[in-house]
Amino acid sequence: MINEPKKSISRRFEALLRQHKELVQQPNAIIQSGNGIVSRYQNPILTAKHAPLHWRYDLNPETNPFFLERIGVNATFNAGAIKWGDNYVLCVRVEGYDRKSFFAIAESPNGIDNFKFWDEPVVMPQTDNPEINVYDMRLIAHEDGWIYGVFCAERKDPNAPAGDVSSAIASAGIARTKDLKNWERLPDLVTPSNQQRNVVLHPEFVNGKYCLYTRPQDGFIETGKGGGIGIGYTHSMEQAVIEKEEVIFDKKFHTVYELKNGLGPAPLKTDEGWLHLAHGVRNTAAGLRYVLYMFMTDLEDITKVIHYPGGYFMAPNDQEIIGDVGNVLFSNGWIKDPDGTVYIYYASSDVRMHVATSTIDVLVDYCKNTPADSFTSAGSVDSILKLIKKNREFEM
Ligand code: M1P
Repeated sequence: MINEPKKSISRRFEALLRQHKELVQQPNAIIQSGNGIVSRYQNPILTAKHAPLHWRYDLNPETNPFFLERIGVNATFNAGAIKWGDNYVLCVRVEGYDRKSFFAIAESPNGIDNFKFWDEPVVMPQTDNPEINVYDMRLIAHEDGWIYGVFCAERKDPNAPAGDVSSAIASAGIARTKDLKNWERLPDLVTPSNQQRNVVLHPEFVNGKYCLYTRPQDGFIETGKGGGIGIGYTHSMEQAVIEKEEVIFDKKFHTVYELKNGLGPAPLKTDEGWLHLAHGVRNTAAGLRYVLYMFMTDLEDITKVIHYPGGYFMAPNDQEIIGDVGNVLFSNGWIKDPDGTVYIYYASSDVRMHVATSTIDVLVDYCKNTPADSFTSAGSVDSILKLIKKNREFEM
């Protein structure tokens, strides 16, 4: 065996280290062509290449004489988010070449660039029915004092017929922490529905109970008679059981959420209601299309949807449309700063993370004043005619 000379290995490592540092420290800037509602940024904030080199390379030339990458990272996406001191922290879904996802924390001083992974990925304890895969954590600072991580825990379907090695069961895994380092795993959520994905904890108690937004579904991919955003209550998160789910925002024919409808991050409280970010899915000849949309619920009665601007809030554009699962925008994390700035963390096409910014005032205005979906072409034309008429009166 001819080993690579040690000198050349160290040169390659130094070059890799330099490139990695440049990538992590790359500044980000707003793209100045927005619609006034939300600003996108030039660069993704996290990619597979942001994964630390010491997660991927064996740095010892004795055991890695060719300096090969030993463990590949395929994607960094679908991150939960939380303000941590003065910093912006994401709990990222990191997916390896082996298709397994795990969680890792990345932190930035300004929320728009310089996201750096902590030294080690999250060690998530298992329940006594260990899952195969975990992903899409929502981070919620609950008023009970804990930070909860609610995520999808995926297991092989024990009732799949022989030879079917694809069927899976999705349930809501629950863990809690005080420091984002040590996690206490709690039993998975129990609900009347066969499968659950996109489960989110409401940050406040509701009538003394914990409240969870759910997304009941009959199958792992096909939602069947489920697929809308539900709400349920539980007395405890240590043994979370929802006995009754009420769907508050259903999927609907010929909308952007015709096929599936799932909540994104936990809602943000505003003076005028709870602000929600969600993803809607529809089918096309080219496959599924995932877009982000918004709605608001009442401060007192959180099951009451009070504003629902029609159509999407953000859809995949330019390079966002391309990835492992193309035509997908997905968000499960956002942060509201005390000055009202909102940092929306979203992933494109299941491979990379981006940030977009707006403010609470703008987003509430958007929700209140964007015409609702009229569900017909004639209704869409009517909305435009009303706007034209209003503008003519304004011009006169
Ligand atoms: O591939 C797109 C998304 O598909 C699933 O989301 P949903 O259950 O809403 O269809 C999840 O696997 C999600 O992680 C993924 O981004």
